[in-house]
Amino acid sequence: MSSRLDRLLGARLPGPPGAARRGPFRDGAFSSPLHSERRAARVGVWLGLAFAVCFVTGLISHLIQNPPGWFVWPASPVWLYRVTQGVHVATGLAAIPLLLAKLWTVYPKLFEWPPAGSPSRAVSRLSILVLVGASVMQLLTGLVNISEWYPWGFFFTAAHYWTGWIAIGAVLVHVGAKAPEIRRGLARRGSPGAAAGLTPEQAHERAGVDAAAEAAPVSRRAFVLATGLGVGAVTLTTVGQTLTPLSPVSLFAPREPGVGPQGLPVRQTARAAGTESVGADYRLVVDGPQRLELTLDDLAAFPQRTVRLPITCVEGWSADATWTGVRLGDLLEEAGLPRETEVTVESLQTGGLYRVSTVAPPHARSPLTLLATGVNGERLSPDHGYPVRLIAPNRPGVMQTKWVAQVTPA
Ligand SMILES: Nc1nc2c(c(=O)[nH]1)N[C@H]1C(S)=C(S)[C@@H](COP(=O)(O)O)O[C@H]1N2
Ligand SMILES: [Mo]
Repeated sequence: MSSRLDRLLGARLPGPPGAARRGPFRDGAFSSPLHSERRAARVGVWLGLAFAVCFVTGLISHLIQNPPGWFVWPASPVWLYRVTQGVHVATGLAAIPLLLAKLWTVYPKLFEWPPAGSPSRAVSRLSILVLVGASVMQLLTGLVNISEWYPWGFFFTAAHYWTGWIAIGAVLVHVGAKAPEIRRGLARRGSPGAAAGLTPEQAHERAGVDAAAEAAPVSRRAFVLATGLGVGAVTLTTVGQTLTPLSPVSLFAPREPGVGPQGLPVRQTARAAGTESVGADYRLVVDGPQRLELTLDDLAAFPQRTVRLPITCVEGWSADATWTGVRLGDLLEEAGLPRETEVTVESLQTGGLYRVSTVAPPHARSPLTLLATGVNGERLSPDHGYPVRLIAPNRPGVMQTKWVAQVTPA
């Protein structure tokens, strides 16, 4: 494709004046092995893996929250979403040091001279601009979001989703366009290993320098070690938000399992949601052929169940708790709703993104799905959803609606 484009547009662009080839622009300005094709390819493999896993787990989370007709997410195993979302956040964070390392290996190309020797080079460099832009944007906004800072409001989820597609598309284009370099870079030692972007003649000329530099072990090892330590440190200090033994070192995790009212973190407080005062006139409405309007006493007359289930926030933290309440399925049955009914659970909250959630049949009829009134042996605190909250297995936190007022067939 590149040669056809070049032929169409007239092959080579004019070269720069010799006087401009100074400093980083001069030939051979970057001879360190850290900028070799080999280094770039190897870091690229790890970065690509992190991106791929992060993308797939992100897509899973998106599909659960916006299910198309063909998508069915099961209610068991109860820990599955906890794992996929934990992996999503962990790989996204691990990608940050990997991306920095990758940019370090390739930044000398910024000084490539001439900036674009041919039209196809110009296109290829533009595609890298998209790749770097989307990757940096994706990782940074993700990081800011899990740090409990929401400068965007509603926009984040949609932006994160579409930037994810752009980034992964740009990765595929990049891998396709760089296939020869990647193959050379990953080949066993002794390959030319020349810095990319050189003509074959230049590469040949410099091969000796490059091979010698690549053979110098100290800086190469230090680089691999530093990158590895970066990834390890970020991972260790993050997974503490879901693995309790590591929570003392969870620096990047704003919430820790076990820390918060009733031994559980809080995502949005009752005060912020405007649901602090619930009066004696509270009724839980379950709409159906036999519409139910239940006081808290009515609710207490139903069989009470206890389940152990985690809250798993999309932001990566998760915490186990013991919930007590009435099975959602029991209430749906009492209201005369058929087993295959999908329902909408609505909060007392009047605004906010998470005031409503949809419960598909696998979850609606799961014996583990409760409209809970208690947690960890106490009555629900206002922050955890008093008087009634939804708790269902294998579901993102955003769909565990607090302060439930109404259940309606969807
Ligand atoms: N009505 C309502 N329910 C909600 C939310 C909300 O903002 N409003 N936040 C959700 C989110 S994002 C999470 S992670 C869980 C957290 O529950 P917790 O605050 O009890 O830990 O509640 C969910 N339920
Ligand atoms: Mo959440």
